[in-house]
Amino acid sequence: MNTAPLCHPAWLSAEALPAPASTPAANAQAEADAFFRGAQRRPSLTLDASLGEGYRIDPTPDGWSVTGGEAGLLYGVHALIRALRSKSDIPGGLQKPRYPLRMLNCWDNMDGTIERGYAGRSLWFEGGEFSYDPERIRRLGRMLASVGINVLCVNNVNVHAAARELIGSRLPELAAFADLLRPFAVRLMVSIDFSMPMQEGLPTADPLNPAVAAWWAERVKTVYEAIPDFAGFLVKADSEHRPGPNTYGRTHAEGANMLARALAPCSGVLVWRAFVYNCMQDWRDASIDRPCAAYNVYQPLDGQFDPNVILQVKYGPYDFQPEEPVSPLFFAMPRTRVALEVQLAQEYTGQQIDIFAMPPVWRPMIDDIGAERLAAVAAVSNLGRDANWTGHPFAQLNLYAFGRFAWSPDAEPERVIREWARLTYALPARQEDALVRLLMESHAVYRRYTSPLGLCWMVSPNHHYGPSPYGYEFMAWGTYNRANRYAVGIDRTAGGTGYVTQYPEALRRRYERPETCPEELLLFFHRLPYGWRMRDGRTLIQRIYDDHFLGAEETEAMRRTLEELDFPAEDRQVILERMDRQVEDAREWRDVVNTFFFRFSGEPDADGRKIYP
Ligand code: GCW
Repeated sequence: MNTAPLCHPAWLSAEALPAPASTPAANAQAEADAFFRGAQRRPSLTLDASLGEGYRIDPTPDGWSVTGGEAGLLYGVHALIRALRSKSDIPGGLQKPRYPLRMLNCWDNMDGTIERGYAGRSLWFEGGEFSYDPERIRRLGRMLASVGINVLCVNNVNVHAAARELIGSRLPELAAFADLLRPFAVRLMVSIDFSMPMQEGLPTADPLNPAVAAWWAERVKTVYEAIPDFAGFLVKADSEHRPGPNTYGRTHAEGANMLARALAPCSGVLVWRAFVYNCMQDWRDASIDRPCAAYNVYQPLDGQFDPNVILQVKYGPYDFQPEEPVSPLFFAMPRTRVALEVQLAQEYTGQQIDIFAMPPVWRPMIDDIGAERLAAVAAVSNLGRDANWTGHPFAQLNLYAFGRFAWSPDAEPERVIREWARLTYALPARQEDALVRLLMESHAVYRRYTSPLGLCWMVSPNHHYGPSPYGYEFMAWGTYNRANRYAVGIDRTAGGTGYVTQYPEALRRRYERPETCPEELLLFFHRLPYGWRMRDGRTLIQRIYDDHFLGAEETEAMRRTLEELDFPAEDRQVILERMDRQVEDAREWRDVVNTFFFRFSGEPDADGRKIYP
């Protein structure tokens, strides 16, 4: 049994825990009863099933009337409470989520570990089976519902043997878990292993083999008999050694459609990840460029996917690096339903030790893509069994903000951060301003002291924490900076690897010349000598040094700010302890990266600061 301590209530009011209820609408009433107990102005709730996930809140003489569909009522009550608690405007008019699927992908393994998890062990798996405290799962459901997240994929996309049983012998356990989350309007999804029919006796998993298709159709039927509102499957195929249709000479469209046709009669969706590249690359072969891979595989398949297939694309062409341009695949698939995948788990962004608030990163990303190009959104979860859910209490912000952006992709980063800060800490105004500023800047600080100007992958290959400028260089992963005595970076222009030609005209023009390329992405797109003149006249090498000195200093300033703020005692301790580690981390990055480039370039720092530690 997973006996986690009951926990910090995140951004929700701990004083107003609702009584357990059996449906989202009943939950909405319970939530309202708990929060408005004894209050003069109260909401009255009206169910209008036709509104689905939508709701409207109107003022009445003695409070508010909240009208919504089954899930909409719950979202409406949370919106009302959120507005009152954060002293912001109550949303007017009909409110509806922009995307029907707002998915959390949990990389939880059935042994209780979480791949790239930084907040302790799984909240629901342990020892090869489901094992959880139902009360904590209800609190999880409440948290997710409060920001409108409506799909939870329970297991890792790297499906290990035991997890295959989730849609086999463990289906009753999966169904019981679904029952717990249903009152919060959260539906389950499962990651499946493409070769599963073979583990159960079929000689092949070829998607065009009728026996394989029949096997999946039968299996899907069983799943829906147990869980009628099951959301569908998530698949990582032909990626990092996972099985997939390529083994049988079939395309990803053929593979995805076979599964989608099994799910279609039950209204399920098939989410197919586009994270496909050659992870066995010969580093000496400079003609292969990993960021080109996904476009090359999928662009020719546009228009071939069934309507209930969603292609889930990581925001950048590499892999959740702290600074990447947006993936060109978003523009290349107009006849395919595409989902954006972001990673709340801070694998490459400080592992929930260093602070990295994501909303300011998402805003330009969504603007570049165009919210209307997306059919759904997904995030890799940052949750775990730690008492505060996310290891670093500030990492909760990223989950909160994901829900808010998934509901309304034109959300303003600063507004969302302020809302979360106020709901979570209720600090005096000046302290709140300081916290909001610190969070708004945190991604830029992190980017300054880690890999320079969009280079990516200077992280330690072991755990992806801490610097290692050459750590990935002579490896098979396709992740190189090619730094030498004269220059650094990869030429991805038309004359180089050609990556930039995968973009539509406007973005291509933005990136293709170093003179116009955003400087934060300069070394992603271009190979440049250390003496290259930046727009402010500094040399490239000097800019690298300056950023690293500045980034490390900024972490010290962050520490001083945090010390001044009145956090609750248990949070304060965690926040300051982790901030100390971040300060150390930033110094190490500064010294390692600066030394690396000093050795190659031989250029001293113009301000005479010490580089060689
Ligand atoms: O970045 C890589 C991670 C893997 C992960 C993979 C993916 C689940 O290091 O741990 O595997 O991405 O997104 O599939």
